[in-house]
Amino acid sequence: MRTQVGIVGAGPAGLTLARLLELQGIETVVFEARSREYCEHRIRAGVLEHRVAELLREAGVGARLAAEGISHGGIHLQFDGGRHHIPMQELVGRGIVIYGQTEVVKDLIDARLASGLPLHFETAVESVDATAGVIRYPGGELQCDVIAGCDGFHGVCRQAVPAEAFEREYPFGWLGILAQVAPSMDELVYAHHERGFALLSLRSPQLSRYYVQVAHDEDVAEWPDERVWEELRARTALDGWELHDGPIIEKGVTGMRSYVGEPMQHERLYLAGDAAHIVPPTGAKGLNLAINDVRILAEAIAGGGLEHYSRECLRRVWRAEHFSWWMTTTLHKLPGGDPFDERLQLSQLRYVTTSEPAARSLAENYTGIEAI
Ligand code: RFL
Ligand code: PHB
Repeated sequence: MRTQVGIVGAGPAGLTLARLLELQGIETVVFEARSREYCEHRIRAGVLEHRVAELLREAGVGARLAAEGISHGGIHLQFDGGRHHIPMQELVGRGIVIYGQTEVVKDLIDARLASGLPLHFETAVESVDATAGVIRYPGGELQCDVIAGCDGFHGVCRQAVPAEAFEREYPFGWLGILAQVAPSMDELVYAHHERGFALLSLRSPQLSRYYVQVAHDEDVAEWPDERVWEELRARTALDGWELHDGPIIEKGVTGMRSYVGEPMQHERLYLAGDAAHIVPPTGAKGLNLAINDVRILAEAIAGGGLEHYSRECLRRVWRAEHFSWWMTTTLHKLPGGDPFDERLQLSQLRYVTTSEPAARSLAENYTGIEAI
């Protein structure tokens, strides 16, 4: 068996790459360890940068995104008892689109299957040979001109690239819930609070997605629904505003890590998305970076310049790493509770909510920096 591009992993990176290469007439085979059902229901990101939403539309997988995606022109930062709006659309001329990663994945899987192209679910790749261009899976081997390692942080491809690792772990995590209730706010609220960080987000006009900062190894069992709502209320309280609750239909804890492996390529193997880098979710960058990597990879496979792939991706990756680290360390309660750190955080939050150039810098990064 042989193909032009063998793709390991059917997350947003692998599926988007498969779609972009299909449009260029390049042959691909996609392997995915999990079932279709699992991939379509794994709840993760919800924020698409303006340009990423545009790319999905241009790739012909944006019909539902155009109909159901919710455009936001700003976000709120809350601290010190006040809620402050960052009008991103006004500041940098673009906003974000709220559309769940689950929906992006469903649209891409539908498109792939409608084209009748190979996508093998429940087929975990065992190993890849970067030099020979071989993908090994239970019961067979696939010879590829190029292998795209899109199998996330816990996949097998990352280990096949001799890379230098740059890493930071954070001593806290997020408890996330999905609730069947209309969002209580018009745009996302990032809240700095002495009890810890909280984030109010959404998936649709009927579904709210809320997070509270917890310990990195927090046991979900310690968080009955009532406790989650109490903590969310305490951390986002504002005079004249109320957080509405509803049935919680999903609850989970996620850790926080920054990671970059350099370079992102070795011989015939090219890493993209979480397989190459991880950001803490505070900047909403993970999914966006994954899609940006494969945009660059698809262009290089179709048009040449694969030798520069890693270098080109890493410029944006490091910008997003810095921004995500900055959002994370500015908004979370740092264990140990050093009052000096807290004063620095509040000063920084006051700065970005009062100085227009500072707010513009935040908006430029949050909506997806163009000049990089
Ligand atoms: P994925 O989505 O992890 O997909 C990798 C796929 O590879 C499969 N796989 C294998 N397949 C075959 N053989 C093997 N040996 C395999 N090993 C693994 C896996 O089953 C999986 O299907 O990586 P990809 O495509 O790089 O996409 C990255 C994004 O999923 C990730 O960066 C984002 O979800 C991060 N993230 C956010 N990003 C944003 O841009 N905006 C957000 O608002 C945002 N919020 C979040 C997030 C991540 C979160 N969690 C849970 C980590 C919120 C949360 C809570
Ligand atoms: C989400 O809606 O899941 C979400 C939004 C913004 C973030 C992280 C996650 O920064």
